[in-house]
Amino acid sequence: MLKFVAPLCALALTATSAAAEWRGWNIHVPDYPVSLGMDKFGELLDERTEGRITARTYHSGILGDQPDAIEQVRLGGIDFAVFNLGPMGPIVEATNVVSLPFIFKDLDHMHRVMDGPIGEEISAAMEQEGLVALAWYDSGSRSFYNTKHPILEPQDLTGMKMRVMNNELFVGMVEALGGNATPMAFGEVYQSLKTGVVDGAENNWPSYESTNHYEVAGYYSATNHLIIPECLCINADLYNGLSAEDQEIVKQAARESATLQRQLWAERSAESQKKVEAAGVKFNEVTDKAAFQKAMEPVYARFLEEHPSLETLIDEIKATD
Ligand code: BDP
Repeated sequence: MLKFVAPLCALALTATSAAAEWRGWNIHVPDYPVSLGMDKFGELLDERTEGRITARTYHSGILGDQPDAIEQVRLGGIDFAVFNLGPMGPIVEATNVVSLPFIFKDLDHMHRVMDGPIGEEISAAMEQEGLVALAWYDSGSRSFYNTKHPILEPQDLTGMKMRVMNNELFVGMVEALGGNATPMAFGEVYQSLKTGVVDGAENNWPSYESTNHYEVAGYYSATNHLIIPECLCINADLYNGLSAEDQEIVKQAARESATLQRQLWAERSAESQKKVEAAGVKFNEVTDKAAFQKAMEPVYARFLEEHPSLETLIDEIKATD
């Protein structure tokens, strides 16, 4: 009798683990570059593990807002996600360096930094907090948009109520420009712009477009003040519990999904800009970027006071060609 029990138990266990599906959190709508990248990650995993690992992403923020989702992935309530490193700052101190305004010269500079040793150092800090960064996704550069008037110089933000992501650094950034900052969940911004709870916000072209914020805040001013990478992250215990072979499959699938996401990102950015301009958005370039950069000096000074150990990392980013 016992002879039969053991194989039956083994079978039952295999059946249960085969049925387990990793759950992924994503804030964006299903046709967004991040979403398509995450779907690709799931497809590749399924294919390469012959269905032993399946990963399904829940798009459109249905599993909650970003700060909560970061906690959930750390705790293992959600298995994986794509997070912007902006709201990661309150949890993983080192990630704040990429949220400093104008820290990167352009998107390519950000890639060179994140795909090299500095990216690895940031990953190591994240792992200490229970998150393994499998690959870096693109999020372009963020600029201010609002319901009132074009932003040409810092003074144009005086007294404006601006929504920012959840990180004190962004509050300081807006205050240094003379505005009032309100940290708020992404999903609440449309209504807040519409009802005047805030006068503006800041984001890249695809987010401005896909959320329809452009319909209610029709001035977009190219300050390009933030270039923040996003990570495809997985719960550290889940990842560390995999065989070396499966870890390699997961890493490789994540990297390939990031290559796709970066391509799609470039295409979608151009399309989104075209779409909102055709819809009547008033876009302006900002010629005097130096004035905005100068206004950030107290933000950097305060940051260094609060995070003295990050000075070297900042210098290394600046010194990366
Ligand atoms: C988008 C990011 C997303 C953020 C959102 C925001 O991709 O992760 O939640 O901005 O502003 O660009 O909250």
